[in-house]
Amino acid sequence: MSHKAGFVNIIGNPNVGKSTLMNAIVGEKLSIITSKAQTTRHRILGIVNGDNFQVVFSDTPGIIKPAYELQESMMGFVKSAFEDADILIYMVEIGEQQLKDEVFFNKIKHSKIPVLLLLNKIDKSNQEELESQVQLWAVKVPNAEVIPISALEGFHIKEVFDRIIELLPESPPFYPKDQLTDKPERFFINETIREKILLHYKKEIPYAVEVETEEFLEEDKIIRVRSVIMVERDTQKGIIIGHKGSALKRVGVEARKDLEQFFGKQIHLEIYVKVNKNWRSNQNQLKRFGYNQ
Ligand SMILES: Nc1nc2c(ncn2[C@@H]2O[C@H](COP(=O)(O)OP(=O)(O)OP(=O)(O)O)[C@@H](O)[C@H]2O)c(=O)[nH]1
Ligand SMILES: [Mg+2]
Repeated sequence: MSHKAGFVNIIGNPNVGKSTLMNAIVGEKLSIITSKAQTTRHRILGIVNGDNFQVVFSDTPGIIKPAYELQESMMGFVKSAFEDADILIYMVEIGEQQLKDEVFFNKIKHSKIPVLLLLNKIDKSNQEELESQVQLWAVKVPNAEVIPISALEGFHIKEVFDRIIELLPESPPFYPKDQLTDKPERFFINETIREKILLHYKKEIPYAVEVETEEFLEEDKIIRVRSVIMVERDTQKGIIIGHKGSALKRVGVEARKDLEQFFGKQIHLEIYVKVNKNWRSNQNQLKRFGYNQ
């Protein structure tokens, strides 16, 4: 029996819905989703297995001009996604005019592999706008197949998946057939906590935060977790903790609820806050947090 397998890498501007799409196709919340740009900082694999296929999706950070080392590393993940893709998903959202980065845009336009240009968030649009946007992108990226979708509402997602299976090369699987992602359990704990911080804190705070899980002890009925929220400055530490610890408590309660659902087990979650001066620009720290390539 023939077998198909390959890497389908999702790239695009920040906030267009890349993570929403991957989670929808994989059927698990592997990537965190918020309305803020730069929610995703890593390349995260989501693997969909069938008897005779394996699709390895990659969610990637939104494309930006890097201003500090962390963002350089994030764009390194995007670059790597260009290098090993069998199929490229270039996601844009309704109303968007262009990818701001010329270099990446040219790479997409001159790609030798199939490009699916997914025009997302069409639930926010009308027929007229939709048609003109499909036209616009068909002209801008003539080598792509343009497919309008709504990742949030699940519109045209099955069609996209079927097309991917058609385009996938013949290959044995790359990963064991029961594997869902490349990331360890601790990663999902870090990300869930970071999602709550993106949701509840303003301005620079979420961008100055990194989360590290120091302990993950799985027992029969409960998983015991200790995580640390790292910030760049003392003032940020105070803001994260909040009045009498109320802000941090909310983060903990909400993260624990999500994690209990994700792991299907009771979670004991202990979180504390630590200052790690300028970690975003420190190569050693970035390496430690998994941002090295
Ligand atoms: N209306 C609408 N909103 C959507 C759709 N898909 C995603 N969103 C919303 O768009 C926002 C960004 O979604 P994400 O999936 O985090 O976007 P992303 O491209 O991964 O963002 P970064 O990781 O920051 O680059 C969230 O508020 C989503 O709920 C869609 O089809 N329709
Ligand atoms: Mg994302």
